[in-house]
Amino acid sequence: MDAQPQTTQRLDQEARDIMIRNDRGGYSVPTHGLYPYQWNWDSAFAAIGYAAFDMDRAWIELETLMAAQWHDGMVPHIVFHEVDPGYFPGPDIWGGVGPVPSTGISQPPVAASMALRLWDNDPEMGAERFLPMFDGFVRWHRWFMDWRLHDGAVCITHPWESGRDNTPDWDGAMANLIPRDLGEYQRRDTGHVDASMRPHKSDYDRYLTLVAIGHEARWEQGALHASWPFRVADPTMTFILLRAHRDLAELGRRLGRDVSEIESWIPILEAGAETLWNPELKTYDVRDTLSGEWSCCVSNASFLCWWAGIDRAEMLPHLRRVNRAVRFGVPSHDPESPAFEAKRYWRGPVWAMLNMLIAEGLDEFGYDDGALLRQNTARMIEENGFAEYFDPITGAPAGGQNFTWTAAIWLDWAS
Ligand code: 9WN
Repeated sequence: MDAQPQTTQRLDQEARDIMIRNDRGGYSVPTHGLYPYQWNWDSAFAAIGYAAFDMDRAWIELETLMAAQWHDGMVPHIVFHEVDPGYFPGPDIWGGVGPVPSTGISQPPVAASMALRLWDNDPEMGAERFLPMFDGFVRWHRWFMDWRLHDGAVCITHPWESGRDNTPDWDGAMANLIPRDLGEYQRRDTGHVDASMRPHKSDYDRYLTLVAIGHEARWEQGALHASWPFRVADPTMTFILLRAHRDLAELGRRLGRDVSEIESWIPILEAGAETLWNPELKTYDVRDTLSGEWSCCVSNASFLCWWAGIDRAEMLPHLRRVNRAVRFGVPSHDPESPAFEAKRYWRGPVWAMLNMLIAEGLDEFGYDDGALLRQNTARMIEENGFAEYFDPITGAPAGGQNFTWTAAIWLDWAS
């Protein structure tokens, strides 16, 4: 059932206020305190939130992100505009080599898809603002094609690259990664939110080990490629990049540009996506490219297939099953799995922005489940506010509060 108009109006206002408060002038932070920098896919979602009330500001968000692009084409996962000791690890630990201090890895490239949405909102402004960014986007997408493919599926080289940091999907690959002795270090995240909602120290030891290896090699992909100790083929990246290629090609056509190279990438990723089909579990799954092992997990990223333009008969029953087991879908990990934890970050909680991508994919294939998911997400936000993520069983808000992407998703899609 739709919310009362007054409730919607009140939440619209609250969402706009959150976005304005998280605006640092040219870029937004995901939330005050916990995440004081510009994050890549957060900014892409922020842009569609701004579009609800300020189109110029929406484009600025993407422009600032793209201004941090490295000479090799990579667009970093965090841009450290102003050093803030409240977040660890910061720019000194990462040693990024881009034009603006940044991390050395990327994040799910949802930005081209969100740019297409901005264009549709205001085609005249879209043509004007996207044209100068088009080549940068092509170089970024090409960077994934050059450095992140395994049999056509897109890999991550760090759990932070997928945006799904501590999902059980890479428990096996993480266990195989031997952490360095890093000495004492002080995490900041657990000073902002309860440790029970965050990754463990054993995860952080490995996250930081990977950062140290990359930093030492100055993030030179050619040097790192052969010896990198964590390389996992990931549905988040594969499905999001596949969709982003389709959307970037559409943007290029609208600009009258040659899109044949972008179009040539689409069948490669379509074939790659099928290499993520786990025939035993009958789901899209993660595969560790170093050990060859499946993770045997049904995650919310498995359900991004429709967003990528892929429908597989077995996926809808999985979606309905995991959603039946909780009050608010889509849980980030299968509630029937022993690894499920309702409040621990990517090991169970619901994330509104992934719900939007899943639901829109379902809509495009004509499944009513998309509309149901939108209503369910709206109710979750109405009852529990604009949290970073939510306990799928109770809806309890978790992680950071007053979160940019939850506010943006409300404004653009859920309300
Ligand atoms: C590391 C900002 C980011 C999101 C990620 C989410 C979380 C960071 C962290 O916060 O990751 O990148 O420190 O936990 O997992 O998806 O982009 O909101």
